[in-house]
Amino acid sequence: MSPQRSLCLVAAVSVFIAFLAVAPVAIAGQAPSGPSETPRQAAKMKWFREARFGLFIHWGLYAIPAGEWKGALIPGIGEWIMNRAKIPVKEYEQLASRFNPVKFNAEEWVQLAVDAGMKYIVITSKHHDGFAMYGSKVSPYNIVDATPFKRDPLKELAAACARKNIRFGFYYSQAQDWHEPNGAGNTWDFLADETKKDFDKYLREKAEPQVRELLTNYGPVCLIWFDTPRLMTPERGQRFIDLVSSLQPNCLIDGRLGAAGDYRSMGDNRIPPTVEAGDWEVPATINRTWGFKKDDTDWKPPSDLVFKLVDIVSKGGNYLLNVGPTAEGLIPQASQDNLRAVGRWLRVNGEAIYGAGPTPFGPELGAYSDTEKDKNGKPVFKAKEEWRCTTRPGRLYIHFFKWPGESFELRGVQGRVGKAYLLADSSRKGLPVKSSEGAVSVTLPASATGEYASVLCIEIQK
Ligand code: JFZ
Repeated sequence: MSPQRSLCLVAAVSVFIAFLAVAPVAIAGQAPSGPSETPRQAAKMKWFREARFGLFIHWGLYAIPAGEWKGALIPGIGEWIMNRAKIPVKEYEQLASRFNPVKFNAEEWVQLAVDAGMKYIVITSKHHDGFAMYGSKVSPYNIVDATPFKRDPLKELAAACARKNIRFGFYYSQAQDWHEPNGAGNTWDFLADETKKDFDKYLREKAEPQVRELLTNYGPVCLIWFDTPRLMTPERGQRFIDLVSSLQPNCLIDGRLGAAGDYRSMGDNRIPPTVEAGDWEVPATINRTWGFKKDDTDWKPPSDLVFKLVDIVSKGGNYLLNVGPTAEGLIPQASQDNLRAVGRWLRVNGEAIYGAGPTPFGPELGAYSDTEKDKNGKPVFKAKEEWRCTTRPGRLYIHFFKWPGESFELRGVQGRVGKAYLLADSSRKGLPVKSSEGAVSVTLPASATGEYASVLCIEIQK
């Protein structure tokens, strides 16, 4: 390290330590797993806590029917078509001979993630349909051996990610495998009483050896995203944990293995109403399906994607946002356009997202209603969407989704308030600030400066 850089580091560390002493509230989010966390676990989670935003890719044979089977539109998410239409294995398998995504270009896909400001990619290596999207020696039912395409797109993506400095991970459906007699989930070709299946035979002969291949042949894998742990027991889950930690000890495990992972996976598209401690991630769709469906054009606009990203980070989590490429190998244009718009916002405002911690406040998120109850009798959460707060040591970032007018007031601020400026203002010109006893008031321009969300940085000093 150059002397200049080490000086910078010393300065940064001392600012951080000084800040710890005066502003415990504002840095509350910086140690997500609390004091009991081992240094080893903290080191393992470091990239994940920095990243905040990742690209999920659901791609498989289901992209060919794209939601339609024998002339009928099949309701539900695209990658479930085999199950929803109860397609026999023998028929579904034939899709493989037609899978030839010649327009697939690993560089372009990874460049999209880069442009969107995403820091990791998680792709379906095998979804519930049982088809491996990589060259597997364990089962011939895979993209290299069973399709005219013959290429291994996951190899190409792993290489492109390494070149472009993006972390690479796999979704792997460890329990449901509708292609295998002993896998979970296929009750239309195989035993309807799943307790009679030899699930351990399937685990030993397919799922475990395939996970071994994925962790052996593709370089460093940042995480494995297991899912829907039907028939999984803690003991079966432990076998996967042992496998992962023996092959790639730095590889994270998501929250859907059926045994404790490294972080929590929230329900699909489920953003928690308030701040959540620990490490977690929201898997989310950019329209309403994961796997490509030709009739789903319900694209979330960039404004909504930016709001969700900020909302999630302000509560302490990561956003894993999905695209569903076509059978030709193309990511739908609307997904690309909306993701790139988020990326443009991040290029201005990224310091308020990457490595940022949650809000030290809370009332801005909304509140539980005193009067309204849901169908389970629980109070309904009434979300507010005017602004959100994310934090870094020594800084509060206020993201405005609705411009507050010429002045903004904030209460409960701990520490001494210093400079305040808008991230969109590259000159970082200080705005007039008044503060006393934790109440801060900032004078703002009459109208918003940025697209989607304008971010105000308030520096907090000793
Ligand atoms: C699962 C899959 O079945 C689906 O196809 C997709 O891959 C998605 C990311 O994950 O679906 C789920 C799993 C868990 C919940 C909801 C949908 N959940 O916990 O709310």
